[in-house]
Amino acid sequence: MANSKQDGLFAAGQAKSEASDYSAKDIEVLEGLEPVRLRPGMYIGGTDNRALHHLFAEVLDNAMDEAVAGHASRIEVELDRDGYLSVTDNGRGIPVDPHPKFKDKSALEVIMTTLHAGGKFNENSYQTSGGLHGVGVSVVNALSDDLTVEVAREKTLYAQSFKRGKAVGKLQNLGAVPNRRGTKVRFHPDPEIFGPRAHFKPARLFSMARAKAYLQPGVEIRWKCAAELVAELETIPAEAVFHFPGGLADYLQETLGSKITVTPEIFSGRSKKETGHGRVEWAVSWSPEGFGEADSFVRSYCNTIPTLDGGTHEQGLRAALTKGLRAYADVAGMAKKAANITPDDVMITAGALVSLFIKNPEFQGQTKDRLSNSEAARLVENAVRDPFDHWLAGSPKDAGKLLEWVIEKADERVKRRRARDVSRKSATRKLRLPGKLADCSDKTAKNTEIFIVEGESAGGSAKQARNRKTQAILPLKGKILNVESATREKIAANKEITDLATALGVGLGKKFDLDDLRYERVIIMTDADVDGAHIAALLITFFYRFMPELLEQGRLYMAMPPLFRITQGGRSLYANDEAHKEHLLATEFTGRGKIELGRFKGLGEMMPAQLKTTTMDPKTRTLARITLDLDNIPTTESLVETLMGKRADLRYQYIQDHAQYVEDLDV
Ligand code: 2B7
Repeated sequence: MANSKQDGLFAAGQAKSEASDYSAKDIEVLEGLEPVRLRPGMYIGGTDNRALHHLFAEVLDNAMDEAVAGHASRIEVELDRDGYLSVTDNGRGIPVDPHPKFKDKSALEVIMTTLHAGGKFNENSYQTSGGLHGVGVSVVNALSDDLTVEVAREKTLYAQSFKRGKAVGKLQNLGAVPNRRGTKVRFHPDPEIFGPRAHFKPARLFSMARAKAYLQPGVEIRWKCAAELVAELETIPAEAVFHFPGGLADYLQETLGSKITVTPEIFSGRSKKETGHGRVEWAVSWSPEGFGEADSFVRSYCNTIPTLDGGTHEQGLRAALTKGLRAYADVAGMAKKAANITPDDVMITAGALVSLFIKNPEFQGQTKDRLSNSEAARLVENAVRDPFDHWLAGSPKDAGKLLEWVIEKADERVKRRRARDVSRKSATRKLRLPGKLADCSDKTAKNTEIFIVEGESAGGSAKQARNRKTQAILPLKGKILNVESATREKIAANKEITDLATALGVGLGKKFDLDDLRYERVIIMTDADVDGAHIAALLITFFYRFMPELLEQGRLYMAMPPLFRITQGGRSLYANDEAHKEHLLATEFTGRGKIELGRFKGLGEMMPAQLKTTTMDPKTRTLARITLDLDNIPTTESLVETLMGKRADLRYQYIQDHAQYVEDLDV
């Protein structure tokens, strides 16, 4: 035993020294591309079609970076019939000199075969990082079964090929190319990763390439696609050139098409710097027609990457436009009306594009689609504000129209808010429970019940007899309105009925939703006499008319309070009716002692303890469930109408017809 323990210690010590001795090798292992092939989803968000096209975005972004940095002016995209996609730029070409750290490898090979390599090769990099963006061309390499890079640099052409992320052979020198510079990446997505049927969709590549061209007015993107791949696609040509010197203004103009706009001119511009850090470009117009489903169309980009969740650059644009309009209102003598316009009022009908280029962009949010660099807000606001002031001042008529338009949006917002406040207030009023309700302490409906009790005094006894946790008591004053013969207005104005609906947590009419019911069961508890029966009938009519679901689901009950109490010696029993009383007297009270017979005139006469055991305690009580005969709705309907409706003649006839069946008339 001692021996093995010693072995263990020895082994641990050895492992430790190994770790420090071989750290360089370990890092190389960590930086290899095997993890990408093992878990592609972690790098490109899946292996579906979207992820497949992300490979193209990645390569195109690298070429765009070279253009954004001012080193490339032309990018070519070509899809071959065999599914190979190539992207070519006329930039500086990926460096090919030996890498200082991995002596036997070129910089190009390290970039292509190492995760997160690159930053040190490109000091002015606009390469984005984090999320799905900027995962690096090495990820594309890892997920391609075949990839070749060509670099034309210093008048020499170099090439190297890779399979599934691993170099096949060394970097080749292919000789002199006096008129060519730049990088070409040609690759084929690995069917082992994306499936045997995965393929690039020409239409998708086409629109991705085209969208990029708007963001970099100085670049020309040439599109080529094997003719047979686009033969069936009407809108996708085999060859095209995307070049939009007007940049975002062109993009917005195309989006607006023939829409009516508030001002005839688009407000667009770009910061003075043509390239480099902090470059901003924007285009804004306002349309009352909306943009498809939405009222507004706002797109933002950082380093040509779409920022779908906006971020600080978008904030900067909103701030500049809002402050500019407020300042213009001051000058135009409309300060008072414009005092409460907000960025939302300005943007709610806007078509707006903003594109920012910065070093080291940071992206936040679940999908890393929101720019978070704080300096971006300032950069954009500063870039846009002056030109906006000039634009407004330059055309006072249009500026006035725009200002009126935005003020109108602000007024509409204030009105909407007021309307909402009113309805919220009435909602809280509705939720303010009637004062006479003794609510239960459980806050969810589960296992709770409300007793609707006839009369204040019975209510008092019931409150003492209840289980506070699960049983609520709502005392009603006398007879409630007969809903069957009253108008909607009268019903809505009736306090007993509205209190009842409020206590139950449901609205009347259209707003009724059984899911809002605050209790699991509703129990009608009235005296066991004709008045009690009448009140019960009125209540049941109310539930039948306004909350039939309550009956359909069997959640409405009648409590069965006893009519008699029979006492002999110390023993008391309760009888629900005359027959029950006789039965008990005959079977239970046979002894010699004096029998006391009490008749309850009302619930209020009962001691709380009696009420509890006889009527309310779930362990000892009996309830009658009131149900709807779903197979016999017409009969139910006509019966309710006859017995509870306005027409006394129908009721009279019914009594005439049924009097023969009455056995026990309690008068
Ligand atoms: C972050 C890595 C990937 N890179 C360079 C230089 C130029 C360059 C590239 C590229 C896609 C398809 C054709 C920098 C940047 C590597 O370091 S990547 N051009 N084009 C590209 O990928 N196009 C570079 C500094 C000096 N000389 C060259």
